[in-house]
Amino acid sequence: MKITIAGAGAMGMRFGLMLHRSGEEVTFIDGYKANVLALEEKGLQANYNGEEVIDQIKAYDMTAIPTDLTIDLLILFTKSTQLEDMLQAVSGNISKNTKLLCLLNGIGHEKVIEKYLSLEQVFIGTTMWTAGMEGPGRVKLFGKGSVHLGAVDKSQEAVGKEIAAVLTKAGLNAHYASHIKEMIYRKASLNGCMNSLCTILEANMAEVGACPSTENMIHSIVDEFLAVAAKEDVHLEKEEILANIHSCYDPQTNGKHYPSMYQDLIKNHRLTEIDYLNGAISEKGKAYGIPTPYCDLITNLIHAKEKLLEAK
Ligand code: NAD
Ligand code: AOT
Repeated sequence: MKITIAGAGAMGMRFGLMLHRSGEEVTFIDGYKANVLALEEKGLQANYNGEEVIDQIKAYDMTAIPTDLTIDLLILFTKSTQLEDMLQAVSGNISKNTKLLCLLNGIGHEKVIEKYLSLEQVFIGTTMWTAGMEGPGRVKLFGKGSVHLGAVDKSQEAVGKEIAAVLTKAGLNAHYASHIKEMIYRKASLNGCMNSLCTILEANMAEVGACPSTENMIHSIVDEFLAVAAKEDVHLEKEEILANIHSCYDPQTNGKHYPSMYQDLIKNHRLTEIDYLNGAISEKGKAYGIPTPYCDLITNLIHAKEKLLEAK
């Protein structure tokens, strides 16, 4: 299958490496010039579960995509803030046969995607895999994960299951999920707690979990996510959401992971995805008349930290 990964950062490189190793034809498209250059010149360098590996995978700058690049499956792994520019860049290579898979964290990406292709072609979901970019063309991969994806148009379930099978063959442990809105809110509430608290506290997930005073904040943040979700007829069990969050604390699995928001702001002084996580809940809360004081405060704190660190 001709798979293009749009956004060759931490997660794009994880999925690209694993799919390439399972025999798929993988191409990267990226907007970070030094990254494209490193991928071209040195290959994709990874510390992959403790082993140093290098794979040669074709990479193009998003301003120089060959017009004849055929895309069977387009996997999006930009940051939420970069999604629209990437879709615009790749739109000339999207045909009626292209399927698109969006696994970005955050809420509301389908509203951007539907401007570029028919929703029959769109599959959306979440992933519990993690990754850390260590520099251009270089990524650190450890831990285990999964993918849950579903068809936006329910008539496309069989195609969605085929995509899940391709990912599973690559070891990505993918499952077809019919309730994708539930999956998206479930993951967003995890990120709304872990990404923002790890960034504010400058700690990894295990360290945040080890602070007893974070527990009541996590309860309150989850309450706000679930109240907003319920207004959209998405009903989630608080205990299950909390158990999913608590499962992140284990240092033997993903506990030592610094969430992508930490990697953006603290490590690299880049702007964050806060407006697609806690910020989205604040905005929806205002529209629905639901108070969201924790998400409001967290969003303001992250924006203040972006300003102080001169994030770009
Ligand atoms: P990333 O920041 O590593 O990469 C996204 C894009 O930013 C890529 O195009 C990359 O080349 C570019 N980029 C990275 N560093 C840059 C720099 N210093 N200057 C300029 N451009 C740079 O993003 P990611 O962590 O792979 O996340 C992609 C999506 O997946 C996000 O929605 C994220 O929330 C989600 N996600 C991430 C993880 C994770 O563990 N990293 C896990 C699950 C979901
Ligand atoms: C994560 N991390 O989603 C993944 O870094 O943005 C991120 C992210 C799976 C489980 C816990 C955290």
